[in-house]
Order: sequence, then structure tokens, then C-alpha cells
Amino acid sequence: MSAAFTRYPGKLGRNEFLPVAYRWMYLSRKLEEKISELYKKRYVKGTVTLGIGNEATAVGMSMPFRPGKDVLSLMQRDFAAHMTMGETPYSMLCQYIANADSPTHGREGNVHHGNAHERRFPMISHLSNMLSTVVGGTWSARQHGEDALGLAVIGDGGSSKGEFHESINIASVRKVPVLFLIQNNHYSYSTPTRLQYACRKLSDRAAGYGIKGRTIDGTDVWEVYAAVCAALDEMTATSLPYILECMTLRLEGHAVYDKAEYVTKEERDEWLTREPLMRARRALLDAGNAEALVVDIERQVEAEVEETVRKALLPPRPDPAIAVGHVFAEPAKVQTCKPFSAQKVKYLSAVTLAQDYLLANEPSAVLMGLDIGPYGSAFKTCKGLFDKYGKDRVMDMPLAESAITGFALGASQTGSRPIIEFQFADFSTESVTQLGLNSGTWYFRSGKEAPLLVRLPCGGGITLGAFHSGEFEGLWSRFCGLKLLYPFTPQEMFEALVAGFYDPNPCMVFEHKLLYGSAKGSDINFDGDLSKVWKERQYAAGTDCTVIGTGAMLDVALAACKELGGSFDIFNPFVLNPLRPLQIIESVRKTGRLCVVQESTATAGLGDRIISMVCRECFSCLKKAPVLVSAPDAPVPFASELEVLYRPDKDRVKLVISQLIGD
Ligand SMILES: Cc1ncc(C[n+]2csc(CCOP(=O)(O)OP(=O)(O)O)c2C)c(N)n1
Ligand SMILES: [Mg+2]
Repeated sequence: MSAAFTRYPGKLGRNEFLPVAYRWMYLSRKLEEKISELYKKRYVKGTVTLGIGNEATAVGMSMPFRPGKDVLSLMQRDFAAHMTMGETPYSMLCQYIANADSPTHGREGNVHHGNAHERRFPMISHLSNMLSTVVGGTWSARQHGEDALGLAVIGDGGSSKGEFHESINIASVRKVPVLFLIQNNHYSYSTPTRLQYACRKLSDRAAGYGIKGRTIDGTDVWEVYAAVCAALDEMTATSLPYILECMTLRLEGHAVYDKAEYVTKEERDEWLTREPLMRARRALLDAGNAEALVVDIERQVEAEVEETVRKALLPPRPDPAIAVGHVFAEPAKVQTCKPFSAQKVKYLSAVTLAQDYLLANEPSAVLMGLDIGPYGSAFKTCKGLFDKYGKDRVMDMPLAESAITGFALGASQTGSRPIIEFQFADFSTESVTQLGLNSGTWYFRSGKEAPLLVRLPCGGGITLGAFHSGEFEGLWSRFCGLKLLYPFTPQEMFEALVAGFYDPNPCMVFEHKLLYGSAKGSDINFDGDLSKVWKERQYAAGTDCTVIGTGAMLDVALAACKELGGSFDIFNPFVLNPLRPLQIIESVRKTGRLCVVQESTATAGLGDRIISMVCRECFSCLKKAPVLVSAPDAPVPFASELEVLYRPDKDRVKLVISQLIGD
């Protein structure tokens, strides 16, 4: 079956539309019935959620959108919509069977797929987190002169989450024409809508965003199609988002294992009067089509389904080599960019200079964050950039870290290279799903790069207490697919930001706030060779002990070693993920002693990981047990007298090292 038919702004008349729509709906229904059967026969595994009952909404909502041009994220009941947007029945089945021909190569299963290259973003399980990616993707495409529109699909349950609000809010403020389509099928798993929300209609929420909204019958495929086309006309005219609530059905349980005993017989009987496939069939006949034509569509589809199932069972299981790797996108072979040098630069100014350099040299670079515009950001790291590059490249965003991150991820798919500033590293926890689970796995799941640079002003020592003093490098290292860099000098800062920016993966750069204000500046000499950046940094060479520090603890470690007066190898691991401390391991082979100094608590930081890697690699070379100097496992206390006791200091480090090197 061909996916070619008129797309928006072209519109099909009702009589042209109905046979095409019915065919998609019937195909979807028959394929999903097969999937259910294949699940019972154990060819299909995992959570199988079916779109049976949702076909009218899935087909009607998707047919106007333009594959490869508009930006979409579909949901778990949208089997039919994937096909109207160009996915073949064969590849859909292979995805469920997770065989070698599956579009995700077996890396993901069932509903977790899409085509990022075609702007059909692959959904993650976490409901509502795809909405902001559509907003960002649509925004970025339009910034690059396209007339892209967005389709962000969500269920009645998913509409309760914060990111639903955050995403519509950002789209309204930034005027991004995304259709937020709510598939209200009366249940979220087993939870009825009366326990989900208290407003009359979910589209009533539109007023709160200053946009339009409408609720329609989602079981009438023509009504859905006509309403979506009308909404797209409205969005094109106003450039505003729109909420369309489709009252649809879920005729099966939440997933194949759920018998939906919580649905009453009366409810089900009422639903059956609105069963969408039957309604579409009746509409076709009422429109004057002969029964023979409808039967002909059905027979053709049934034959296609049989043949597709037969073929989809043939491919082998995925190549075992696929199980590992493919986590990081490979950087370009030639990694050079414009050289840069500056004299007597402070750590903080290095941040500003690097961002200025990127904005000046890369038209795709765009900064996003809180108060980074005219105010220049909380720590003034973006000072002057708004005046120089304007509101669309230095973007003050609403206070919504999770959706900002999703927005940036989406924007990274349609031509932008976003740089996100978190006001404090602590607030990055708001984006655990978006960074750790969505961005970090994006390349693995979709095969498309996700170039995102994330800046985290972090660390304590300036009396800001438990909520503004964290580093979080340990937390972020626990997620696959993220690269982490922790620079210590202005030169390292410049290199980290530039290399992180040009890397095809999400990169996070830790900026210690105490170092922002460090008294003396130093020169930056960057020769433009990015391949040299990703390595440990060494500040002193010696034989007595290997000393490792991160962030502001390097100042402490350097001062301690200086006062001790011995001969030390002193390193910053610099690249905290992927962590490959080769030079450090070599050093310990030589010194036989290791002291790691970190500001994070013993549990939260990466010191234990470094020690464990060293022990595994060169246990027999160790003359003494390695030592970790860290903060205690407690929140950062506020009062300066308490914080001083909490943070590792020079005397503690001196004592530990002298015990290590003593006999
Ligand atoms: C954030 C989050 N919490 C819980 C789940 C588990 N879960 C998967 S689907 C689902 C129900 C979703 O209901 P709704 O949004 O109404 O969509 P529907 O399944 O009805 O299409 C739940 C609770 C999830 N995927 N994401
Ligand atoms: Mg629901």
C-alpha cells in the first residue's frame, strides 16, 4: 500500500478520504490482531499495548502530516499512524518480533520506535517526555526557514504529568505551532479519568496557555481528519499551538496481559456502539460505495497481512554484536575547528568566550536556559551574548528544566546545536528522564546523533547549602550515552565546551562555581584540534604518589602537595564519562600509591570508581591501599563554619598523603 496521498495544506474530500482511511484502519486492526496472536505464541515479547479502538484517531490525526517535514511523536496506540507516515507493515512486524530486520535492530521493542531521520521521534516509555522534543524540533525547523508543523500525541493519563504543561507552555510562549493531540480513551491503564483530572474537558486547559482547544469524537475518522486540518489552518495562521482532545476508545486491556475487568459491562456496551472500524465501514457504504468495494479492500488487506506475517517470521535473530556498542555516535574523522587564543582569562570568562566563539562560528549554535538573556545568567557566564546574538540564539526559557532539555533534544534533530545552561547543577535532577533516559539513549535507539551541550555550574564552598552546592558528576555518569567533562583551568574550560559542542553526543560540562571567581587568569591557546581534548590532564610529575582531584579539589590537592614538598603525579581525569583513566593507571604502576580527592560525598562521586578501576588494572603494583578523600555522606550544610568542616581541605589531604607515602 502506498503512503502517497494529499498532505496538508492539501485536503481530501470526504468521499476520497474514507476509502483510504478505512484501508489504513483495517490494516492496522488486522496486523495488531496478528501481533496479539504472535504474542501468545511467544514470537513477540515485552509489553504489547494495542491500538484497537483508536484507529480512527490514529489515522485521522496523522494523514495530514508530511513525513520528513513535520515533526511528530506518536504514542503506544498509534500503530496505524506509523504506517500512514511511511513505515511498512513488514518493518512494523519486525520491530515487534525484534528480529534482524527490525528498524531498531532489536535494540528496542514494540511501540518504542519511530524514524528520527524522518522526524518521527521514537517514543520512550516515560509518558509526556516526548512532547517537548516535538516542540523543540518544530521550533528549530522553523528557525531554519521551514514551515514545519508539529504533532505531539499524549493520552488522558499522560496529560497529568508536569511535562505536558511545561511543553504546551513553552510552545505558547515561543509560538511554536504544535498540535497537542490528547487521546482520551477514558482510562490510564486501570485508572478512570474521574481520578485523573477534575476539569470538564481536557481541551479546556487551552485557555490557561492563551491558545485554542477543542474536544471531538475520536471514533469518527472523518471528524478527526477534518478537525486536524482545521487546527493546522489555525496554527499556520497564528503560529500558536493547539489542543485537540479526541474522545477515543481502548477496546482491549491496557496491554495484552490485562483483561480490563475494571471496565463495566454497560461501559463496554456503550463503547461498542462507537467502535471506529465499524463506523468507518458504515460511513463508506452510506457515502454510496458498494459493499463489493469495501469487501475488496478487506480481502486485499487480509492477503497483505498474511504475506507480511509470513515474511516477518523469516529473518534471523539480531546479530549478537549489536548487543554491545552503538551507545555513542562516532565523532567525525577530521576534528578541527578554528584556533583561538586569549590572554589572562579567568575560568568564568573562558565560559563566556567559548560560547561567544561557538555562536560566532556556528550558525546552528543556540543557548537555552534561565535568565541567560539580557541578565547574562545567574553567574554572568552569558554576559553580552544576548545583545550580540539576539533572542532566538540566546533564549531565556520558562522555568521548566525538563521540557527545556526535551526541547533542546528535539532541536538537535532538526538543524540546531543547542547549549543548555542549568542555573545550578542541582536543577539538572529535574531533567533525569530527558537527559539520562531520552538524550543518552537517543543514538542507541534511533541511529541519529543527538548533539547537545549541557553546562552545569556546580560545587560548593560559597555558602549556598544543600540545594545549590552539588556536583552530580557521579549521578550523570550512571547513564549510558552521556559524555562528561570536568575542566579545571580556563584552557580546559574552553576546550571542554568547544569539544563537547562539536561532539555528536550529549555532553555535559561541569563548571565549579568556586573556580569562576578564582583570582588569577591564565592564557588560552587552542590550536583547533579537537581530537587532543579527550584525555586526562597532568599538572605535576613525580614518583611518590599519584594524586587525583576534580573541580575545586584540584586547588586543594595542588596546595597540599606543594606544602608536603614530595614528588607527585597530579592529575585531573577531565573526561569523567566514558572514564578511561589510562595515564592514571600507568602512574599508579609507577608510584604504587593513589589518593583521590573529591568534593562530592563518598557515595555520590566518582572517586570510588577510579580507585576500583586502578585496583582491577594494577592491584599487584599497589604498595598501600588507595585512599578516597571526600565529603561525608550527608547533604551540604549551609553555615560557612559547617561547610568548611564538610568539604575536604588542604590539611586533610596533606595528612592522608603523608600517611600514604610514609612507611
Ligand atoms: C511516567 C510514566 N509513568 C508510568 C508509566 C506506565 N504506563 C504505561 S502506559 C500507562 C497508562 C497511560 O495511560 P494514558 O496516558 O491514558 O494512555 P493510554 O494507555 O490510555 O493510551 C502507564 C501508567 C509510564 N509509561 N510513564
Ligand atoms: Mg488513556
